[in-house]
Amino acid sequence: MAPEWRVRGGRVSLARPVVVGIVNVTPDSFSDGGRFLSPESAMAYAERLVAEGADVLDVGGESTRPQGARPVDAAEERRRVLPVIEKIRRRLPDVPISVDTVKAATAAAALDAGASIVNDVSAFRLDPALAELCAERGAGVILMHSRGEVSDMATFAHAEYGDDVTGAVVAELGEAARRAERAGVAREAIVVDPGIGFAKRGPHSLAVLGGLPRLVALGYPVLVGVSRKRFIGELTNVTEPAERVYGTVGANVAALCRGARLFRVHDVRAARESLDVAWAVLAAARGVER
Ligand code: HH2
Repeated sequence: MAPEWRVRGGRVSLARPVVVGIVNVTPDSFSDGGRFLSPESAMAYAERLVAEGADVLDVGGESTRPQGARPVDAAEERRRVLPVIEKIRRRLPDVPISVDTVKAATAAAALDAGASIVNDVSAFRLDPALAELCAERGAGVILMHSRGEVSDMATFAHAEYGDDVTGAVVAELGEAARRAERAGVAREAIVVDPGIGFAKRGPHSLAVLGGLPRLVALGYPVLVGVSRKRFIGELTNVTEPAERVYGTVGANVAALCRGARLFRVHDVRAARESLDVAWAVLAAARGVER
């Protein structure tokens, strides 16, 4: 049987690359802040992402941008994400929704509103109550590696790793996953994410992507979020984040070859088409090598 990811009320097939489309309902996200502030515009955008091939929609109301992310309180975060989640749930009932939050209060309300996955960029570090909440509700979880607080996790304030960044990330994420399981989260509900650009300089992000097989070896499906990020700008000299589509495609395809199975992206069509073609080539290669 093809591998699956267990989420609240269902399953996400991992038989082909999973594309997670980003719906940021924030005024300040680094590449698309302020574009989808009304629930109506966010909904129209979500429909477009699904038409372009998104398997999951990730709705976020708090930016972690590198330049001065401003933490928002749970009430404001809920005010931003809940109407969007409710609308998506009604209009696209079959599309799993993930909520990008570090707060149990926001996650609980989002799960009530129809989300089935919690995407925590702190891997349950910042609000330990999230682990039990996800366990109780049977939510799928994305545990992302980061260090520090929301305001500085995408800076270099905590980017000290010695000579084996991948080893440190795998150890810290492995511990986070074990903590989640001890709190009652099912092993099949957990996806891990190395946190590209979070407490990582460009060379750290590259090392971790190249070293993905060591993260895959933990035994959880791996998600990467490379979309439009700084390290791509550094490699391509493309300064405008929204124009980093080609670099993003390259990073995603390389990550697929290194074992990633889920891809969090802004540009869904580019990811869907490139990953499906790369996946078909890899499947043919497996046939040839047999
Ligand atoms: N990256 C961002 C936000 N959430 N979640 C996961 N699991 N993995 C990531 O790499 C990841 C994430 C940052 O990107 P974005 O949402 O576009 O920007 P911002 O934090 O400025 O809203």
